[in-house]
Amino acid sequence: MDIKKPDAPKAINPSDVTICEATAQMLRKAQRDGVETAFDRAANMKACPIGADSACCKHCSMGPCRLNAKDPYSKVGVCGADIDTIQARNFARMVAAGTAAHTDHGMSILDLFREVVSGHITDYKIKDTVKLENVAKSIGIDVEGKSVSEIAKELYTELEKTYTQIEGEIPFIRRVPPKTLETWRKLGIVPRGAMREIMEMMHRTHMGVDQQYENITRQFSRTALADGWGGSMVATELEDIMFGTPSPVCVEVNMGVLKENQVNIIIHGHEPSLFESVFESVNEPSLIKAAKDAGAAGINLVGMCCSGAEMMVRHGVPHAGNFMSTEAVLVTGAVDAIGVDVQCIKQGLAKVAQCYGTVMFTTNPRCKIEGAQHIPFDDHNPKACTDEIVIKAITRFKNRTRPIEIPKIVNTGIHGFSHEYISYMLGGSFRSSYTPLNDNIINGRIRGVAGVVGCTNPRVKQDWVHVELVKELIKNDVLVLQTGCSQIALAKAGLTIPEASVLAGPGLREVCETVGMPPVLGLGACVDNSRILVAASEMVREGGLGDSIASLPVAGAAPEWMSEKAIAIGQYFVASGVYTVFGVTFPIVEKTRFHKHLFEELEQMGLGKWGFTADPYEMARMMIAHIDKKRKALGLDKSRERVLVDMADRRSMEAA
Ligand code: NFS
Ligand code: SF4
Repeated sequence: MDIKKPDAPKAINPSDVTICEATAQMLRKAQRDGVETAFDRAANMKACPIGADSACCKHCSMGPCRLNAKDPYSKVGVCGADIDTIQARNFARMVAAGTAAHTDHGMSILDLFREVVSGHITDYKIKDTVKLENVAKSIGIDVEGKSVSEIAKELYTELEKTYTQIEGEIPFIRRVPPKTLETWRKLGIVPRGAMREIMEMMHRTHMGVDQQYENITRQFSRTALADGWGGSMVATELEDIMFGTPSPVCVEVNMGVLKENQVNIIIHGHEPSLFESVFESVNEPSLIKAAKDAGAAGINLVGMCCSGAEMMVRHGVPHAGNFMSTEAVLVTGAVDAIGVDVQCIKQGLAKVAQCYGTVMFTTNPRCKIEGAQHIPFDDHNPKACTDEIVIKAITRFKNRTRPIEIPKIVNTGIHGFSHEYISYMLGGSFRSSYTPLNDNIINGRIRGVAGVVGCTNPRVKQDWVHVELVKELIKNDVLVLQTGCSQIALAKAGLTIPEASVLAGPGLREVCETVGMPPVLGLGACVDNSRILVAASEMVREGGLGDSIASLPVAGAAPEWMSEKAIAIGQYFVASGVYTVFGVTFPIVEKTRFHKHLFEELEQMGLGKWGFTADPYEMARMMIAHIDKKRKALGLDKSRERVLVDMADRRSMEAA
């Protein structure tokens, strides 16, 4: 009998899968050590082609049903569901899951805020009272003559509606430009409360309910808006109020931030409440002493992924890397403890941690992982958990046995551009406003603004698509705003420092040099994409660039996305009026009606639209073409030609 031997696992070449040299160095070490990472698993796990096209449904046990992506209308599911229904339902559930993740994060922060306001929690406090007042005012709360505590209580009551409201419009809708809001009202997509929208979305995608892709699209747009203008925005604003609104700081990024002679602790996840408390714990004199008694020079706290990005911009905590580097960083052997909370935590981390003797802790009741120790984190007594993490890290430091190899790469970057700071930076403290940004767009020095955000993904070369896309955009005078793992890719590539403006086109370069800012502005974590929405609203309010977000010369991209959260973010940008281009792969079959709906028809309805290409240069071209189309509609195509002529004139004068 012919017995087929299983194929030997495919080996990866580290320099083919990432442009992050530190990650590549650690992947080589992992190969020597016989340790497997997501890069290896991706090479050996062929993506299911039917799933990748979203041409299957398993919403009931008459199926699962698989349709033919090559000939999408040749077949329907057992219940009769066609390709458009099946794809729309799958897409809708991705939006619902992503929205649930951001809104549940926001809800934890809201819970914390309530307990702080009512005095039940004293370990955290209201730090930024100016922001508290501004946020309250932005949703119509009268702050005149009221104490901080009174305003905070009223703000809590209002913001709770973001989640629980059954009828009406969520509070931050008051920040939406009137014309954009008018479109949403006409389409019936203004979110009521996030819980209601997510619930209705899950109901409508159940077997045998909503089977018209346009109607499903309306509900997932509404659900996504409950994320961007709801859950995510609540998270960002309350985190700023309690932990401080970011302003630019110089930070160190990359694996070289680990220190061989110190106790290294990594916090990875999304809710800064855990990280803020670890920050307190590592500064505790008794714990510093314990570390020194154990022979360490000190305690070195380092972030990864999104809560890392938040701590970086609020406290200058160094950042070791983005999503695809979380396993690789443990391969250094230098990490004494890694504490995680929720989202983007690979289960594979537990095994890598075990291989190198790193202690891994889960802390949130929502996220336990086999092989990791669970120390429950409670906002009411946060130090009980975080002191324990530090103590366990010190013990591991004392008992280090394995050789350590830390890539000697450290990059610096300036990050922490909140939408408040952008207005201050461009307008100055006395006339803080978006006027200079709008003026520079109108006069053509800045061609437009792009948001480049999102994950890294082992299906593409880590960081490469982000970096090439952003370089291409700034070269063409497009100012780039960034969040999440994407900004870490650019920081490692050295593009988040003012000196990087030499890579920008002449107009953008002039603005950057005048203001002293980098051409690439890091705004924070993925929930902080809400800052981009607020900035866009401010640009509309400022005037001169049309009357809705859809009329602005802006575009968005998630070039290496992987999570359902990214789809929710993409959809809320699209529904807000932004052309949004995704890379890697897109979970919809081309040439279907649903595809046409998302990629063309939504724009005709006054919203934004989706775009897709895996190629960074093509992506830049598509985004720039869209920006130019919007400039033309605003009558700004001529001003840019003028400014470029001026620039050439000036240069020839300088040369003379
Ligand atoms: Ni955003 Fe943050 Fe990173 Fe992607 Fe994950 S960490 S919330 S989802 S991988 S950018
Ligand atoms: Fe198949 Fe319809 Fe059931 Fe989906 S809902 S699995 S398409 S029968």
